[in-house]
Amino acid sequence: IDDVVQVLFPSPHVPAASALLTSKMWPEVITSFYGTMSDLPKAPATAPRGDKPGTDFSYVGIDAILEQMRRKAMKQGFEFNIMVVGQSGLGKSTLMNTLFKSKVSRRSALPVEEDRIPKTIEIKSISHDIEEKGVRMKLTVIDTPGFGDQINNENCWQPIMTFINNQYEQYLQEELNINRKKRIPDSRVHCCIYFIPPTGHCLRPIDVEFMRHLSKVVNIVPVIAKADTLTLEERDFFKQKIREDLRTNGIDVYPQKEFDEDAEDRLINEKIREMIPFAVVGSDLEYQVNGKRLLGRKTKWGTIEVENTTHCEFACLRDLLIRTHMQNIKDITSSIHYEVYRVRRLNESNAHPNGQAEGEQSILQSNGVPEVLSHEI
Ligand SMILES: Nc1nc2c(ncn2[C@@H]2O[C@H](COP(=O)(O)OP(=O)(O)OP(=O)(O)O)[C@@H](O)[C@H]2O)c(=O)[nH]1
Ligand SMILES: [Mg+2]
Repeated sequence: IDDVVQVLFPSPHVPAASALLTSKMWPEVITSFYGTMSDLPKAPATAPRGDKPGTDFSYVGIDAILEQMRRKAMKQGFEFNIMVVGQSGLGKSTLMNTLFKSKVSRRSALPVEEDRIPKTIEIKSISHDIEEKGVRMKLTVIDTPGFGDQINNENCWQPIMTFINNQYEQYLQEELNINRKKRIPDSRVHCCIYFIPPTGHCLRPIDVEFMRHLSKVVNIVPVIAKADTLTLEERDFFKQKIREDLRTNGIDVYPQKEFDEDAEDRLINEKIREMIPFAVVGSDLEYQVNGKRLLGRKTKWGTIEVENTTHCEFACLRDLLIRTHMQNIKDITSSIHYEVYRVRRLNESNAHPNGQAEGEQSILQSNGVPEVLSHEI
């Protein structure tokens, strides 16, 4: 590292420049430096503000790392996994089709013949490769069957929790593998959209139960389903009531206050927190409105335009997920939710180093990597 410091930051700038780098940044800087040396923009031959040309070393080119990161990200592409959960018939499958058919991906919309969405009967993932301005993204939607339809709905959140934990487990196993893949496929659920029925009253015990348990393992974004069935006053009242219910039940939905990074972040997220839950309307059918073809729901009294923010908040939800907060949602998944899972699993394995553990623990032991586990902790 010392050698690299000397190359990157010729004296006398070494202390100042290296002080800027946290230990977290080192691998990034070093690999980028060696990996793309020929791509680096050359330091100006004449010093930008220097007095003697050729002798001013004040430009080290740190800003070029942004370009290197951009190029790397463009090559790798992005993965984003969204899950939808809620009672049967609330429009989960429809909303996901809306997302794919909306501006996110007009080109890769589902085939037209699939016009009637059947009842979902099993957890199913659908992936779409989307490309915009050279940036590739694999958007995966995990559709789940309506839940809470039984007479006894106790622990009905459990299969969803198991699915989410299974994805963490897969990722953990890949990380622990001796021959690790260069890039681990990420099937972790980055965000779970929870559909609240448009009752106009308050959260039901089953909603509270689900979100209370699941908000500890995944980013939850609650939405009011089929918001076209509520009047504007009902919608405002219901939204306020839900926020109150979430507060009194200690449910922390996305964006969680405690993970705001700075004052600017807090300001932006505070606005979102005031809007939550988004009142959404879904549709995968297009209609002619004022000469334009728009996704909407046609009724006797007019057409609800799904992507029009004066009609509903679908576009706000889409922008939050895709345009403004995708990276943050992924970061929280990886550094908070997955981390909690990882630490718990590794502690469990350490508590049973001789493989006495049953069930889940034995998976780790059967991988034959107990040394790695104890080393990690
Ligand atoms: N009024 C209204 N109806 C909707 C909306 N979204 C979907 N629907 C209708 O509600 C019905 C059920 O929609 P689905 O998308 O199949 O519901 P789901 O939540 O996936 O249902 P399961 O798969 O059984 O869990 C369909 O007839 C949709 O056309 C909406 O925003 N407003
Ligand atoms: Mg469905």
